[in-house]
Amino acid sequence: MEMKTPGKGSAATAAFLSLLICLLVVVTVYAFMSGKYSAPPTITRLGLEVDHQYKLTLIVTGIVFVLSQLGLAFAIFRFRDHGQRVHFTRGNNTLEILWTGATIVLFLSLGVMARHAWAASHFTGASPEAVQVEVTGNQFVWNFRYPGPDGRFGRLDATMVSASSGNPLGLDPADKAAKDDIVLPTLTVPVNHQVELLLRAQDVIHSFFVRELRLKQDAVPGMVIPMYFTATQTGQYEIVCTQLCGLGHYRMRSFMNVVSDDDYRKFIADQEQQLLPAPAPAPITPAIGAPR
Ligand SMILES: [Cu+2]
Repeated sequence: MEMKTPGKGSAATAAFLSLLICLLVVVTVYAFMSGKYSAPPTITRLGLEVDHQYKLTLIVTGIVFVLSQLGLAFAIFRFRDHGQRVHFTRGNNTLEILWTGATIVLFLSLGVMARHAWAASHFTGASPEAVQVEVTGNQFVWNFRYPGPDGRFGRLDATMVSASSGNPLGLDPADKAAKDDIVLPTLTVPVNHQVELLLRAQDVIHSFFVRELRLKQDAVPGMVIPMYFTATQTGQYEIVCTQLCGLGHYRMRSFMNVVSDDDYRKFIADQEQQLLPAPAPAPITPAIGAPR
């Protein structure tokens, strides 16, 4: 006759663990369903597509999550140790193939469905009429450069980079195209007009992210990475760096102002006005003690 080991098989521990798992499931589902922690509404058409895809993925993975966690809670309670003989199993190949196959099909389908949203922003270039702004990240600020009245970005020279003397990007004063470039700490773009950002980094990898655009792109030293969008709503939106880029990473933020066409023209005109007359090159002050 099979002997039961006395003292084993208290249902309390298993019941407690099962309940804890059920509670975690409820809290997680509530956190997602309540919408309390979701991103603010998007301001691009592509953003709507991204949101749709995100929601779909969340529902599919959510159902799998709830079922698997409830299954786990059930198994913990149902198959708890109460002194019975253990039963050896080599697993079930049919089941293994079935759920691995189902997972592959599920994730491939989600990937194929998301293809359009991804391709729309990555496989085609920006329109030639897009407003171009160069974005440069460095520890721990963003700088935005507009090409100025000539429509051309001037030459940059890394040896001339000097934030303290007002040349954070290292604009080369010898280049005519650089003289009218406008460098600002915030980004201003026109509404309903395609904007192409050219991302650069001066020191380490940074990442440009605006939640409302649903776009995130790394800025990598030595590369110019383009990304584009069309904002459909005016307002001010936060730009953050989403790449842990150093000790001051948390304060690497700026703002994007989306303004009407008129306001944009005025903004550019104001900036160009400030460029005139062309600022004289800063005199070089000899260091103290240096021979004159
Ligand atoms: Cu950064």
